[in-house]
Amino acid sequence: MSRFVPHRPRRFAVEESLSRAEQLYEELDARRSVRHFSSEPVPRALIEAAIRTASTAPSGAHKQPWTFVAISDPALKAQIREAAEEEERRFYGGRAPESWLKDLAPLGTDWRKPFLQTAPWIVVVFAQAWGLDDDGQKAKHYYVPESVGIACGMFITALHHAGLATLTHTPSPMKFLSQILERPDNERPYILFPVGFPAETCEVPDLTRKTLDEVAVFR
Ligand code: IYR
Repeated sequence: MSRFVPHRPRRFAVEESLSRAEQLYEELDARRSVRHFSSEPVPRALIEAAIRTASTAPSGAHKQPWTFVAISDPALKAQIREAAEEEERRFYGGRAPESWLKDLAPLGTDWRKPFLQTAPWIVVVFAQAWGLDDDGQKAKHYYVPESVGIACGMFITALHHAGLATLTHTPSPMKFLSQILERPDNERPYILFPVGFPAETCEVPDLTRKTLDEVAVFR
């Protein structure tokens, strides 16, 4: 049976709330998706902390239907790069419609994914379509894509807050990740994050973000 405990989160004066909100906005507005990583090592403790933060995400019926697989083994990273590039070669070589490739042009991406080897970590997030209870019976999971998506957003935020860079990478199809990482039947690859520090020569596309008016309606 469920037990309830008191919850009294910190309250701030309005002025302080506004200042904190603005500060977080400034911090997150400075985040960019990075495709050029330094090979400088990143302590495992930083990855662990970001995963713990991600795992505080709300989830359907609190099932926390996610598995974060953190990879630093160079041989495994090489294997993932090779398999991803094979899929991406097909994607850029004809599978993607012209209109999609045109939308991607400003990002300067192509089939080559050297960052999968250069970045000191690759974190692959798997969505658990169902769980397994103590007797090994299937247990239902709810709102899995929503839950895992929220956890991934919090993971990105945690990495950025710690001064690390990442990229939401979704080689398509991603089935090869289940095989290489030997994941069980109930887990589906959801997103792959290379994680590290940006290369010293790192550049990102000169993008602008939509204004508040373009993304919000108040009534
Ligand atoms: N998965 C490919 C293509 C790609 C698709 C989208 I939508 C992007 O925002 C970026 C890339 C790749 O990683 O290159």
